[in-house]
Amino acid sequence: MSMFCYQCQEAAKGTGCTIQGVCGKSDVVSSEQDLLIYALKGLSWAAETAAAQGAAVDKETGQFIMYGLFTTITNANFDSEVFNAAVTRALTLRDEHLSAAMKAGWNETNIPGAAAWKPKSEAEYPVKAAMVGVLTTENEDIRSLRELIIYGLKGLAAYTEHAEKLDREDEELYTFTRRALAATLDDSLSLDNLISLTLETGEKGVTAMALLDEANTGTYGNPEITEVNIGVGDRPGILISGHDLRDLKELLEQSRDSGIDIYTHSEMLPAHYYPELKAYNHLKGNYGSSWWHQNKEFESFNGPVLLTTNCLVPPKESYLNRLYTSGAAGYPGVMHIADRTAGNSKDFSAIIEQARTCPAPTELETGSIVGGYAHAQVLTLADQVVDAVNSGAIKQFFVMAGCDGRQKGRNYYTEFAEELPEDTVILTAGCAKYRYNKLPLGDIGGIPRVLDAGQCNDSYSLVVIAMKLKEVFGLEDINDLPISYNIAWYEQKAVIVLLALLSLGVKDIHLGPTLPAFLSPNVADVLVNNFGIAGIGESVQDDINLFMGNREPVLQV
Ligand code: FSO
Ligand code: SF4
Repeated sequence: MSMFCYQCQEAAKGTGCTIQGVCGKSDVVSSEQDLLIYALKGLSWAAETAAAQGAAVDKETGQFIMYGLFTTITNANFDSEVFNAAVTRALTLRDEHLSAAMKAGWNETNIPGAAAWKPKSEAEYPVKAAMVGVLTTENEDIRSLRELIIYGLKGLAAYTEHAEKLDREDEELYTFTRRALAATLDDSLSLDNLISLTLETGEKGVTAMALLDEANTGTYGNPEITEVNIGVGDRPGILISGHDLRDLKELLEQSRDSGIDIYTHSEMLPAHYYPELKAYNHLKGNYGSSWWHQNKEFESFNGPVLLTTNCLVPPKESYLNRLYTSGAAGYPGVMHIADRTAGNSKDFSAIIEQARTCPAPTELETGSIVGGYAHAQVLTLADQVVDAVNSGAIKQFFVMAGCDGRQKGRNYYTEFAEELPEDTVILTAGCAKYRYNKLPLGDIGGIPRVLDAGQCNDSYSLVVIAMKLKEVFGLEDINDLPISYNIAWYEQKAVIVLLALLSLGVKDIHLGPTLPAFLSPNVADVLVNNFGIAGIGESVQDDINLFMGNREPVLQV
């Protein structure tokens, strides 16, 4: 076995990728990511040690840990240079914290390997990497919980990093992340300790999503109901994908009046809902579908494509010379836009120049889709929603947030949406929506049957809406609402969304299309017994009957 990774839903054979990642990650990059996680644990342990001695831990350490975790998320970065540089940086920061701890009087000799490892050069990295992978934790339940925590932290790190880009930081999230990472080195922790830490990770996930929500809405305004064009115009375009709204804002600003249009792809679709972003006339529309269609859609787009975060699929030659990455995303041979320096924007001029020389996008479809149902917008419609529930016009809501993916089994979600009774409404967020957001599902008294709140992090909006409905209906428990959760997951941001929902007390979440490979049978049992987590069933109709049968049909205020 040359690698082992089981962090995403597409893990080979439902157990783990061992030769090469289904995502395209090589065994080399996989072990470089293992080594970076190991180095980040050592750095976290050193920073914790320094803090325990009263030494200050700077914000830069927290920011760097978040960046490092983010680069290891599925489909974010495939570039060895990035990982080797990040390991070196982690070791430097680690040693600075250990020196600070020593100056403050710390003189322990019992140091975990991740904090003690001192390579003489980068040449030693591959040897070490082979010794520090996921499987080095032998007990499968401890391993399962450690990885569940780490994958949750990766998702949390992505959201925290986005918020930081918009100048919103919560140092408590940095402190927690380093404590949790350091705890994964601690062999004295019991299963119960790790289960508590898992739930705490979920709580911090709520904090991170709230922080990002405030960052996005505070910077670009509250999302509002918006019709988004899915056709194309006749000018050349730039396609922007991923989740980084600030990159889009700066690109829009720099490409204003340049004779080109900007199109969104996949998780960038919700950018159209923000007043400050939709105000740009050349934000033309959304092109294509979810991340895994990119090999075809980037080709037919004809112009430059900017990937600001995951999900990046190994590119085809046909568009390699017009593909760009930014932030934590990266791929060897793909042009990377340099990070912004203090007080300055990123420089997107090369992409804009290239776009001018390209043909307009090839049309894939025509028409429009509607979204923008984040919490502030939905709460302005609260009376209408409550009336519809009281009258029985809306019998049930289905939270179908999360991710899309390649597996055939994901047709389940399209069929599920199609077969849901007409008195039900889907609440969605994340790229999972592409399985049903172009279906003619109609509306209920003017309320569309698919309400898109935004990106995967905007699952937070769905929680805010649920909390508000609970209050309006005077319920004690969020689980008494006529809301069912049928969530599709793929990568680690979905893990933090799931842990966040659990920490808020949401029960009976169905998770699919398969349960995570990293859940050992005992850890899966804990989730089933305490939270009612379940997979999806064999038949869509049986699942719908199960969900619909579980609920009281009508609530009254
Ligand atoms: Fe999708 Fe990819 Fe947003 Fe993820 S594009 S899968 S959960 O990165 O982050 O929903
Ligand atoms: Fe396999 Fe997913 Fe890991 Fe990629 S991220 S190597 S597909 S488990």
